[in-house]
Amino acid sequence: MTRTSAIGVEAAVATVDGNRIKEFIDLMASITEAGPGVTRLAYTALERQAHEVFQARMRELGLAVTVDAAGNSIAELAGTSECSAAVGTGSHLDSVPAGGRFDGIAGVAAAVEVARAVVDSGMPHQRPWRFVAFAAEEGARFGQACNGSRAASGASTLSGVAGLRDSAGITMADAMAAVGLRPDAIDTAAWDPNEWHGFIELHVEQGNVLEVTGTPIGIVDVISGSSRVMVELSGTASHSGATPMHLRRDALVAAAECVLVCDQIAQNSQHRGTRVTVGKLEVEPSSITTIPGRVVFSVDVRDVDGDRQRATARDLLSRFHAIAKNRDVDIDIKTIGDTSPVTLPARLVDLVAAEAAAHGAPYRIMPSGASHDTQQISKVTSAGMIFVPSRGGLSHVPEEWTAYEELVLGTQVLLRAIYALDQA
Ligand code: HGY
Ligand code: MN
Ligand code: MN
Repeated sequence: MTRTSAIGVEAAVATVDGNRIKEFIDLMASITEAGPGVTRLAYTALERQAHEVFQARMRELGLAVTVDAAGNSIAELAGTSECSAAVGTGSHLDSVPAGGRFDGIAGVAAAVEVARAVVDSGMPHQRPWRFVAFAAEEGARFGQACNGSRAASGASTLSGVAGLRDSAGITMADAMAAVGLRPDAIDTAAWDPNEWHGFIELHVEQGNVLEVTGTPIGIVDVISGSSRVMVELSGTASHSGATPMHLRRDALVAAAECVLVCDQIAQNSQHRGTRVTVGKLEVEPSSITTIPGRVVFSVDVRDVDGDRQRATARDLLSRFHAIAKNRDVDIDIKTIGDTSPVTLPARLVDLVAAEAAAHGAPYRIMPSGASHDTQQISKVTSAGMIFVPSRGGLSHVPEEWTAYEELVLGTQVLLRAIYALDQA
């Protein structure tokens, strides 16, 4: 690699290349289980394979790379001044089952392209620049989200990760150990706030606001929180023909009533803005001629207002208990995750907005309906988020798509914003 002379950030920004971003995203999309879309779940060998690709790219650029006990991969471009507090960017490499190729990966691809632009151009910078691929951001496998960035924020403990299980009963701690990570040393993954000056994540919007308003850049001011529970209803499995209706304890009918209550509550004006989803529901024995005796379903309550989020969750759970009583089934509810909404610092929102404007990119300041690693990192250092549009607002599905020219523009604004943070 021939180094050109040190040139300004403008010239470095001009080298951002959509083909390189596409090549990285396509390569990552090939690291998946068979089936539709991308399936690369938290703390699987496939996720670690994706991290190894990221680590190799960073080493090729001459960056020092470390992997922490929680599986986060962190590459560092050394600083050039006595300003030792780092700036950084990154996102996650794991996916949901049959997910898209951009959720998380777009932010890591942007981080890799920023690293390349800075190294190849010799762009002057003063602070250490860190590029991060977080582990296990999706809550799809273990219920709780953002596990790598939770560890970075110092929120993870061995007992915590040992208490989370996937649908096969494997604990997160065992899954981590099985791919060579150190749940027993997860506390060593915590970042030192004194070593950080700021962090900005690029992510696909996963909604349709940018597309509908024709805005290429979103700047996030609030990230939604989420309260998540698993509900188990236990009735009596019995013959579907010989059991009269008045003698049944049908767990699925009770669950169906609970699902409808979730929709009704989220739709009523008192809970305006709250989103409630039952995404997973398992029926036992799931046989045409047997009354369902046991049903387990998930509930995901999201809101940008923490009080409303938790009031909705409390309201739901009391309604579930009343339904269970009325239908004579037993109920057991386990909390599997509870994260507060996070308001991102206005200083970062303003900094990113100024760089988007300076780059001539129209932008919109907006909340994030999804959770993100930045939510956790904002506990350690000033953090910001840049959104790029999602076609049709779709995400967590194979049809997830963002145009590469939109990713180029987002990456250019990201590079400018990190540089502005570096100089601040
Ligand atoms: O579920 C979420 O909000 C994110 O995709 N982890
Ligand atoms: Mn994501
Ligand atoms: Mn996601």
